[in-house]
Amino acid sequence: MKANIAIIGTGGTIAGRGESSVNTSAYACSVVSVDEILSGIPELASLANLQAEQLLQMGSENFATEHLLLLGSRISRLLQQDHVDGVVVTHGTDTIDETAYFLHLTLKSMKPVVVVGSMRPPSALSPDGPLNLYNAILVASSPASRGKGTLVVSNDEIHTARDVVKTSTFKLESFRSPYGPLGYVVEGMPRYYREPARSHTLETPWSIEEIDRLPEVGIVYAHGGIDAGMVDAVTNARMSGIVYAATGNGNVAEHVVGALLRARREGLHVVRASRTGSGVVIRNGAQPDDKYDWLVVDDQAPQKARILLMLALTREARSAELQRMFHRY
Ligand code: DAS
Repeated sequence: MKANIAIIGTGGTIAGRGESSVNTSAYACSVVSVDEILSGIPELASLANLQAEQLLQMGSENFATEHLLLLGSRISRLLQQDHVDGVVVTHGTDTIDETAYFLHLTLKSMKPVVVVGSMRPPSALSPDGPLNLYNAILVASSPASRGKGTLVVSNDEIHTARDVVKTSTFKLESFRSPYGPLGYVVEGMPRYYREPARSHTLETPWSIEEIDRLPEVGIVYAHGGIDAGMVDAVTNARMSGIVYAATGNGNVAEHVVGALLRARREGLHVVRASRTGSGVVIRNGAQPDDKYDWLVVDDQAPQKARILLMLALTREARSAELQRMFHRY
């Protein structure tokens, strides 16, 4: 029996259209409707019973917290319907890793949720969207995908939302997880080789149904010669937290320490992360976090640490508990 899969369109390159088939960078993003995308791939009909809806139509660089909340609530309502076996979201690739992680932490269901995009628009020679979407529907339809949280399917790979990040501006293999994908889609079959190790969906304290707003958290990207005023700008904007995407293993330039200490005094939580793209930031390693009452990110990318801190702050203000969350999710 075919699975019933709900498809939610939100825009992105997978919904783009270009003037020329040989130009894969200059095109209009988010102009093709999800119904048009589906009708352009007749092979999808044999995979599952599909119901599609257009929730948003925008490049994912424009996603704000209100869009995360809207998308999460809609998916949650669909997952509560008995006849829906899984949900696929078509999404721009720029912030797909942030949206997927948000859903991974806030949806309360064993049913598969797959977020999918493409690096090339459908109008390009060798577009990747059609096969990515085909594979996403296969993954969402597979009983093997249940209980794995939110997944990102791209370039024949199945990634856990926790780990995946976009790593290239144009390559089809842009989506990488530091520990590798959970599995592959090979010849129309999802094949899993690993399980997500960190808690998600049913094992987190956050339910999308209970969140109506998220606190603001800013990211400051460190570099040689950084002006400490970058940190002050986040503090002065009265945000609730700062993720400091530090150099190396979470080093903070001497002249920036004071600005981060001031941020903490003013009530913002300070999280040391790394701009390197992989590895762990060790608590009390490069900086005395206990003394300063700062947090460390564990191994998470700065943009996903921001999502986690926003969620964490909806339930918790104690530093020790916040730190525990970074080591758990
Ligand atoms: N416009 C970007 C986005 O929506 C690009 C993309 O989808 O790949 O994220």
